[in-house]
Amino acid sequence: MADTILLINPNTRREPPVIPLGLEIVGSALERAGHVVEILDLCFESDPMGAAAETVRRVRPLFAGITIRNVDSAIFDNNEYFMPGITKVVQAVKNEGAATVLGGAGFSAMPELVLKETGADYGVCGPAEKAIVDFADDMKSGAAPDRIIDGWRAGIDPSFVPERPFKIDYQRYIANRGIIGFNTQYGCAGRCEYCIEAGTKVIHREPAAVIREITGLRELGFRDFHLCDCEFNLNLDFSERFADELTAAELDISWVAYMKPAPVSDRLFSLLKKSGVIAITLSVDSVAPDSPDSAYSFDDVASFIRLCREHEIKLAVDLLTGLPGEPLESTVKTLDFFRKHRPDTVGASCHVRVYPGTKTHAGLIRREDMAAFLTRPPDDSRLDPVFYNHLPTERLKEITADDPMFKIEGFENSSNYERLK
Ligand code: B12
Ligand code: SF4
Repeated sequence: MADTILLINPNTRREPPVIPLGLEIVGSALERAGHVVEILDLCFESDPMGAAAETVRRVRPLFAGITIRNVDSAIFDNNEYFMPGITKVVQAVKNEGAATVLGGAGFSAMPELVLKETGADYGVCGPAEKAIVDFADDMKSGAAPDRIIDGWRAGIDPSFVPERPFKIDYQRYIANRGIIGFNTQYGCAGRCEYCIEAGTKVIHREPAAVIREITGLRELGFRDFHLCDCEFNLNLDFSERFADELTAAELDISWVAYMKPAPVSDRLFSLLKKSGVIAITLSVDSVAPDSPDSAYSFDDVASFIRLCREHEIKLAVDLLTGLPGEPLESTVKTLDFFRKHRPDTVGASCHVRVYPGTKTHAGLIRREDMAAFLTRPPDDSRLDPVFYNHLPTERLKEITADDPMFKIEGFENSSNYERLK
């Protein structure tokens, strides 16, 4: 089995558990290119390190690919930092003599830091269905691959339809509150200063390929899906085209999506409803609507809420407030706006996760006047989470206590797709 490639999912967070879609795509692309692939899913494993070491001893892989989806849970209250557990898995694999390559959203956000922290050998940033095949060819031929490979540059095959399920036990995820994901695109051209996805290249898949993938899953009896694009409506033409083709396919599915306030259209919402969308999570921050160069205004958010209501689609707002330098009046104004316009639920956070590489991080580093609002000094050489906060959670609780529509994030371990059921 010398040429088997081992792919490992070290994500043991189960609230809810998430099917490792990225790993399935990478594995499916490798098999399509003629490699033999084995997946080790550690999600429900009680001894992740032991299972990883034992599997490497048995398989003796050409290399082990490890997906890093989450660095931490990204929410301040009850934050979970996943890197120590993931590092132990990487080290267990390396101790058995296998070369390691990382990938995934968490890795791609801070590749140098994650390689340093875990001690892994290589990593692929961004989409990897093409880059991983080149990497495997290099490893097989004995050529030395780059330490960090740019998957955005390698790109994707827009017509590629990954095999799904790809060696993952979906029933176990579904039985434990999980849901099956699918994606139509990669990247986000948005400019939200705190977000690790801001300014990444947008690459669309062909709608027909995505629909073939969903059709295959539907034929196996799966009906409920979660969109795995960071925001569905990055480009209105593409979103309408996808929703139109999905509607025409008449798959009788239901799905939930992440969206941003603009661009939208009545046609898009009508198609979303017809294609089976039952709920949307809308990302909003309380500074953007009043900023002159922002991508959206309060009117855009109000229209979005109205369109959801008219098309009978449930709406959860993820609200980030208390951004650096934001006055309390801005938070109060935003909360009053939602009190008036009434989406189904508003999950509010007043702690800003400060990621190295973002504009927020660059703006806070070495600002002594901000030190009191940071959980530790921001530092380009540390991966453990740092949060900015000037609005105490207790104060946010007080000013939202009058209205059960508001929830303060971090105290309930459930996702919006579960809350809106
Ligand atoms: C959809 C989504 C969800 C859905 C998932 C639904 C589902 N069943 O799939 C839900 C709502 C459940 C969810 C929950 C959470 N999420 Co979420 N989620 C996403 C989102 C938008 C898409 C993830 C996805 O599947 N993408 C599509 C796949 C195809 O892309 P991919 O995984 O990146 O894989 C590609 C590459 O990365 C690469 N790759 C992946 N693995 C590997 C491995 C190797 C070896 C290689 C070489 C390459 C490679 O190749 C793949 C194919 O091209 C991402 C943001 C994003 N755009 O990625 C956030 C994101 C991953 N989530 C995030 C977070 C924080 C969470 C939660 C922790 C939130 C919380 N506090 O509960 C939980 C964690 C749940 C868990 N058990 O892990 C953060 C992680 C940030 C961080 N701090 O690390 C992200 C990045 C959002 C953000 N911008 O902050 N999430
Ligand atoms: S918050 Fe949403 S819209 Fe803004 S950059 Fe991130 S993914 Fe894009």
